[in-house]
Formats: sequence, C-alpha cells, structure tokens
Amino acid sequence: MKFDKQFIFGTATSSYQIEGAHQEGGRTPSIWDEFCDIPGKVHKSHNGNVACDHYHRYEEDIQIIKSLGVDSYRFSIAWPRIFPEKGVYNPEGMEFYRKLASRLREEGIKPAVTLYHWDLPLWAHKEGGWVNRDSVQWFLDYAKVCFEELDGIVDSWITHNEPWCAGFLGYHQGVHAPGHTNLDEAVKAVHHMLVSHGKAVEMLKKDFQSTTPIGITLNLSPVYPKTNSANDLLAANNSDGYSNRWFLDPVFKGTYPVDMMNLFSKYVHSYDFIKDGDMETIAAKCDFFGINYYSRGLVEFSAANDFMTKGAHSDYEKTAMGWDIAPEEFKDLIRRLRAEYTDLPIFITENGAAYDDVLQDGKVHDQARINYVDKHLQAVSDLNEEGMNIRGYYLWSLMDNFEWSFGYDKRFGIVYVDYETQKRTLKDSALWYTEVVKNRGTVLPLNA
Ligand code: PNW
Repeated sequence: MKFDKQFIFGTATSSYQIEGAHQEGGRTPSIWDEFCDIPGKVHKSHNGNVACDHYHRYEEDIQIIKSLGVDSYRFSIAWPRIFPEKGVYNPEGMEFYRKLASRLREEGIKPAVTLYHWDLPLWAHKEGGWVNRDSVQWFLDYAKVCFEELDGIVDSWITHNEPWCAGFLGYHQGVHAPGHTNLDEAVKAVHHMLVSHGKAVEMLKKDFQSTTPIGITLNLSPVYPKTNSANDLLAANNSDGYSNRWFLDPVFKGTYPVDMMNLFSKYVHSYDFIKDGDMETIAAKCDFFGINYYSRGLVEFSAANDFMTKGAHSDYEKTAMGWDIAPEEFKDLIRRLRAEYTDLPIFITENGAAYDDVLQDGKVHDQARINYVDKHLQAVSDLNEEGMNIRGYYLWSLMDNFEWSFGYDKRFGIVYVDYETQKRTLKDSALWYTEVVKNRGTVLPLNA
C-alpha cells in the first residue's frame, strides 16, 4: 500500500467515551449519563464518570498522539460542557477544547472536530430531545459558539457523527440513549439531526464566511442477501434502506427513499414534520464526506421483520464485536458511493476493531488488530489507485474507552488503558501504525 504526502493519517475518539470529569468545569449530565443508570442498558452498569480521565490527562494524551506521528486527531465536543443549561453558555467548558485544539496545533497535529457524538444535554432531552423540532435551533446555538470560539484553530468540522446510531439505535432499537423504541420518534429525530446539519453548514459558510472544511460522518454498512431468493433480496434492499439510503439519499439527493417511506408508514403516522425547504437544507453542499466503516451486513428474510432484517450467520472471520471482517465489501461500498452519490473528497473518519487484548510485561500483542487495519488500509490504497479520492483515514480508536452499551468490556484502542491506574501502554498496533504513517504505507515486519 502507498499513500501520498497529503494523505491524512489520524486517530479518533469522542468526548463521552474518554473525558470523564463528568461534574467538572460546569458540565451537566447528558442523555448517556442518565442511560447508564438504567439497569440492564450498559454492560455492568459502567458509565463515563471517569472513563480515560482524558479531561485531566489531555497533555499526556497529546504526547502519545505526537509519538504516533499522525497528521490529525479527531475528537468531539461535549455539548453539555458548552450549554449546561438551556440558553446558558459556559465559557469554562469551551476553554477545555480551546486548550486541546491549540496544544494539538502547537505539536503539528490537525484537530478534526465533531460537534455531536451523541452526548445530548439532559435539559434538551427533557424537552423532547431530537424529536422536538426546537432541537435544530438548540444545536445551531451550540454550533454558533463553537464556530465563534474555535473556527481558525480547527482544521475541519464534522457536524454529526452517525445519525443512524443516534437516531435508530437511540430512538428505535432502544440500545443507545435515550433508549426509546419508537420508529415514529426515530425518523423525526433523524430528520431534525439532518436539518441541523444542513443549517450548521450554511451558517459556517454564509454567516462566518469560513473556508474551514465541513462535512457529516455516516456509518455505512453494505448489505448482502444470504441467498439469491426473492425474499432475501428484498430483505437486503430493505436493510440497506434502513442502514444506508435513509441517510445517503437526503444528504446527497435531498429526498428520502420512497420505498422506505412506504414501509415505515406502518409506524410513522405522518411525514408532515418535513417542512418546506428542509430537504434542500439537508442537501447543503459540504466540503467532504466522512465515512465510518466497520463491517458488512448479511441478511435473510424473516416474516416478522420488514426492514430490521435478521442478521444471517456467516463464516467470515470476526472481531470481538462479532462483526464480519470485510475489506472487500468496503471497496464495494466506496465504489457504489462514487457511482450513485457523490464526488466529494472522502475521509474514513473511523475504522478499527475490538479484540480481547491482554497486557503482559508492558506489552499488548494485538496482531489481529494489525491485520484488520492492514487489510482496510490496503483497501483504501487500492481504491485510491482506482481514483476514488479518499483523502484520509482515522483509526478508531486512539485508546481503549467507554464502548457505549458494552461499557469498558470492548477494547478498540491502539493504546491500552488500565482503568485502575489510568496508565496508557502502546499496543503493538500503535507501534505498527507509527511505522505505516512514517513510511506513508510501506509495511515493515514488526518484531514483536
Ligand atoms: C461507532 N452498529 O459506533 C461510533 O462512532 C464510536 O463511538 C464507537 O465507539 C465505534 O463505532 C465502535 O463501535 C457504532 O451497531 C456503534 O452497527 C454501533 C454500530 C456501528 C457503529
């Protein structure tokens, strides 16, 4: 694999997953703080109260990022640090991100900043959260102060991370905060997230006259039918509609997919939450497109489910999440995006794998993670040879962290975190990634 000098190598994290300091600097709870307290929702009732204590250890963490030699670091801002109460701006919360972004820049690392990585302030949730259309304005108020205070020291903005997870896992499947199971709510929540995305893009460009690149990150998973039966093909089409097209179509074509609107209408009573001009807003032109890729879907028809189709068993090798390792399908996905949706520069804003890592004698031999990342980077390199214009790759994650409903049970980091002592240890994958970045792709054998 080979990458040119301009290619951006990075690592990624998000606020709730690493920061801790849940009651410091004026922060109030988010929906995740509350969700973690609901019995049975999060593995062993883990929460983000301390997490990786990054809020206090960010200087040390920046030194680790620097030692990796990466070009960029992707992190997210915790909205409840910025607006702890409705309409109340908290400059102390902003100070943390100003210090973080400035220190990164001093070390030559480009900050790529996500505004919404799922930690909705609890005050907003109490007023209906994303289901309430007012959430669009709340988000814009929040985005505005972030742009005012940080545009200029941030290298790129990402409005939303994975509205599929925030919307469908949160309001439809109930496995993420706020834990609701109502499709009618979920499509409204998604719609308001997407409108807030489009309006934030317009604000940065028109009101701020800023040239900082801005985009959105979607998690996409190409879906395949278990067999070529008509039923399985239908199941795959519907699952693709639920996971991918419900987001890609509005963002790039300014429409929701009609087949899915019809399917959803069993649960969605009316679409009149879509106001005049909304679809044009959602399709506001961005500067890049962010993709988080982990795995493919393999589905089979089940009479009980029309679009949340049944995951089929596959004989693919899997990560500790049980997710198929599927780099070829990643290539299919990118080729399809180029053919059907967009020529925008693409950034892989997340890719990585969880494994059951063991720390022994100060080392973690995570060859399986190296293999995973190696295969996917090879795919990126191949895709660029085909002219697919992928401009960067952010490995998820910089360090082990709070993996949402799996708590601290699943480790995605290339840096191992001992949650008792907060000691960080570079895994073999971190040492390997450092070499890849340094050599712009040439893989050296690792004498681990
Ligand atoms: C992403 N799924 O989440 C998030 O952006 C990260 O915060 C997270 O830690 C990472 O991937 C690893 O999971 C996802 O169920 C969560 O398909 C769930 C799914 C996909 C992505």
